[in-house]
Amino acid sequence: MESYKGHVDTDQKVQRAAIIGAGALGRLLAARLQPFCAQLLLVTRTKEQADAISGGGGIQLVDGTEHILADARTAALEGPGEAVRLLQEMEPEWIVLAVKQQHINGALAESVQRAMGVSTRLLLLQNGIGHVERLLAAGIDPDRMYAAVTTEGAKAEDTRRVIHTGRGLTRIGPAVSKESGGSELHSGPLYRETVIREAQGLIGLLSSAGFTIQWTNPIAPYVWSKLVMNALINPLTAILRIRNGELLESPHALDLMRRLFNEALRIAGAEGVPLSPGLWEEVLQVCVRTAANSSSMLQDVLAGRPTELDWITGALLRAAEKYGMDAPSHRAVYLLMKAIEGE
Ligand code: KPL
Repeated sequence: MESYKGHVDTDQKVQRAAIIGAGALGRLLAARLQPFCAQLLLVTRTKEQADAISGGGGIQLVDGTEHILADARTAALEGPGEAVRLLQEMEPEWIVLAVKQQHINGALAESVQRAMGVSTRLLLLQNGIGHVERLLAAGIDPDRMYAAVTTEGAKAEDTRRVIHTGRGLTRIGPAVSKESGGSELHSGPLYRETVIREAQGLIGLLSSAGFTIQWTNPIAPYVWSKLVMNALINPLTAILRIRNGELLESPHALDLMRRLFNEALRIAGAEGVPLSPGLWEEVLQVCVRTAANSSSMLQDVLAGRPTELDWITGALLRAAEKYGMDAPSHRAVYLLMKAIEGE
């Protein structure tokens, strides 16, 4: 595992960055990065939110005892292609894609592809798996995509306000790892040095803005660990309508979580991503640490929004199918969630 924790040459910081997605994480990043970039564009889904932020006095960030009001230049994805045009003019060095998985449809992937200049790179902040394939299908160069797995906590309140609920660690690495099966060109030291050098400007920017970044290559074990955590906690809390900590109070819920865990471990193994059995303890720790929180999936269900189910449980089931494996507990959870979403 490669690690990279700092001593970044500050001259190498990214100057032009764009963030697509103005949910909790997108707003947190925009408010924190804005003072360190010559140009920053925050792309929202709706024109209403773009106007609320740029016309209404900026992003309100509550971070511990700090209350920050950050101006942000905005553009909306809805409407006649204004956001893509602005991005094309700006030629950002980095675009951070901070929308939820379920919003990465063909149209969005194509807009991102058109918005990328010759040297633009893309950082993907999504949970789950499957979005990289969508972006590849839109013609985005795999070598220009980087994935992040973050434990930063943020909570959105109305269209402008965001609370930084917990500091965490953000791991960044190539989204499409060439470590296995690639040619020497794509797996040797020269390749590794190139990808780190290309990401250094972004790591410099995020570090200056106060985030803890760790270069991680390959990143797949972390993407899969997060996927497994989400596949154990999120649908069960959404089906049972309970907070994360309450999962630990029911031996029956714990029994089902353990079955989901064992199935997920076998699927990850078949995919060539061996996960540590110690991950079970980590999942329980996350339930303890976030005991009072409602999972993102429970929040989506309660608000009547589409959930990330198809990118979490659905993605595991698709992987299982690829290897002719059965995952009966995940299938049952999937069907129950679909029945709830269809309500
Ligand atoms: O990531 C989560 C989520 O809610 O999406 C955890 C912390 C795993 C569960 O709350």
